Amino acid sequence: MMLYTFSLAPSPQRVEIFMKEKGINIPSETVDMMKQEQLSDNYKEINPRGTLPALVLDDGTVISEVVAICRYLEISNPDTPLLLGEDAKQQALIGEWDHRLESEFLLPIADALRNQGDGFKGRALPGVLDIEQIPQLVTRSIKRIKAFLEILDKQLSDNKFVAGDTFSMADITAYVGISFAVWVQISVPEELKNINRWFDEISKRNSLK
Ligand SMILES: N[C@@H](CCC(=O)N[C@@H](CS)C(=O)NCC(=O)O)C(=O)O
Repeated sequence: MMLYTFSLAPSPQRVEIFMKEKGINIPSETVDMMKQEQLSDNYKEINPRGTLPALVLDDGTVISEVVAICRYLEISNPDTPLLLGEDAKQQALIGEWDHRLESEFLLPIADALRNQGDGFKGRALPGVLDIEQIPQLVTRSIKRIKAFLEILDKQLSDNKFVAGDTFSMADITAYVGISFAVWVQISVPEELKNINRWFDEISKRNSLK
């Protein structure tokens, strides 16, 4: 197996933290996004989408979505801590929160970042597509990010972790998202006490140091 990754980018970070929490080691290769290596012919031969992370299995199968990679690792390592849930209800709640975090938090952050400035001109979406920026998306995205932080704070007022009593993939995605939001100058307001309590607590985990 080979994991293609780049530790500074949020999507690869989700997989790397997931693996640390489970104590899984897989050979990995860094694809330097600062040098746009994800768009090189060499890497596109492996993952034609030009995105990271990608996991190549021993039979050559390529898995190129964070959630799918984590599911593969969870099912093939059943003796490590289960981060996608144990019973049906837990799996559903973790799946719900992880999906909401990805679509309502990570994606608006990416939109706010990529639809302004020269750095992402013509590359408003990750990967190989040439997509022009839509500057109006920035204001909408910033609103969505701030609104989601309120939702997350409310969820954490009744729950120790994002999806309930146990640490899960949803906590990993939320943690990565909060660190990613700083790239668009958004940090968690002091008054969102539940997020701040949870963030301080989980920051002590070895996987997040
Ligand atoms: N839906 C994909 C998204 C992966 C993604 O967007 N990765 C970013 C890094 S965080 C990327 O590959 N960007 C490539 C680029 O900017 O060209 C997943 O969840 O795995």
